[in-house]
Amino acid sequence: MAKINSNYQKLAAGYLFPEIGRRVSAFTAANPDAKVIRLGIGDVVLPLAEPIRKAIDAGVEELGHIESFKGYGPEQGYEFLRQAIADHFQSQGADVAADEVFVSDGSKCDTGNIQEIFSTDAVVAVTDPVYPVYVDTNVMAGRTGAADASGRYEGLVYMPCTVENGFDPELPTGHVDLIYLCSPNNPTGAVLSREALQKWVDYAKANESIILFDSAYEAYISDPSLVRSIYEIPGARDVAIEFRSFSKTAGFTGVRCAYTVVPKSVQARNENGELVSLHTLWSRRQTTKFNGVSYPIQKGAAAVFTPEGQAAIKETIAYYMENARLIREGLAEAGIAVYGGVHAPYIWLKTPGNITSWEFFDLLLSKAHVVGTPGSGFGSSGEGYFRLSAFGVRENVIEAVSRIKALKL
Ligand code: PL4
Repeated sequence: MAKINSNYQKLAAGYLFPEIGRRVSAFTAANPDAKVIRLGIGDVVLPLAEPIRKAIDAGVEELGHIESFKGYGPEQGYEFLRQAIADHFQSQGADVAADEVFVSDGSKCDTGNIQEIFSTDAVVAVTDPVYPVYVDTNVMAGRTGAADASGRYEGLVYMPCTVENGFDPELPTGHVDLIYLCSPNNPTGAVLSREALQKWVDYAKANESIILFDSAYEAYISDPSLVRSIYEIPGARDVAIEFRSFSKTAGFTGVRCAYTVVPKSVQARNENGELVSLHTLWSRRQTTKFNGVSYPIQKGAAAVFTPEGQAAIKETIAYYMENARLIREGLAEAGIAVYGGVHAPYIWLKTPGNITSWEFFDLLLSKAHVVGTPGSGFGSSGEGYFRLSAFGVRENVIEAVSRIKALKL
């Protein structure tokens, strides 16, 4: 009989977000009249901006005519989009060339798949709390042992991000090969400073490590002095891969388009100790396993970088960030300790009365009919914390805050 990949049996039974969905469905089935407000999964609610939608429509129109019809596109993305992305990085002070950009159908896939090009005995460091995809995909690949009672996997290096250290992870005391960093952070909403990022780049250079930098929320940074791309940091082009997405930047969670930058200068060693280009490996991986994002969607993504597209997405982001302000300030008035929500669409809060994250989830759902995400779902250091997303319709956000306040926690 065929045998399974037994690493899958080390995983917790369900992935965090479907588990939330299951609990909410059970609640709504039992309470059909409850008006549930969902601030759990970070999923956008506002429609696609007009310049982007028009560009997608125009792309579809081209496919309707024999002269402009297109079949398979380049696996790495069309040149027009790769160039627009590279130009955008350059405008942010980050040195990226068009042929270092790999367009994809999501940062979830890219941050999950990237580990394939590294050795199975690579030592992996993750922050705690963390976007679960980084952890689970390394478990699936066999880079860990079993999970302990707190859910931490043997063999992974966890870097706590807590109130005490200002959500700024400390460098590992020993050697690690792969370092996942996310800034602005999901779930804490914290942003890594320029000094902190320089420290990581210096560590990676000294230790021949690779930084996997997820900047899916970079467009939510409003302070121009903060770092948006790791490539703004001297030396990063030799040690870092960066992931970005149109999901939260331009309302593409359902549309699907993202990109990953693998500089030509970033290298790692093979088993003979020789240096190998990660750009070449990722290109080999993508061309073998991925067939590209559809042409109309890439046209829509390119429209994000036009002046009209930039103006439109800034307006949408400002809307979500006003939601974040309302949640942050409303909960603070209710005496709840809140973090994040200034340069990120997530508010990270301490559960009142020291109840567990899942207890708070159940309390909020049953008493206020508000859905959030339990902090413990992001790692053991998230226990006793809770994440609220600012991706909601304004009236629902106001209503959710008022219902939470009324609980008098
Ligand atoms: C629920 C740090 C959300 N089903 O849309 P993508 O694939 O380009 O981006 C996914 C992604 C990548 N990196 C970070 C993210 O936070 C996300 C999206 N996270 C959340 O609520 O934490 C959506 C989660 C989705 C999932 O499993 O990713």
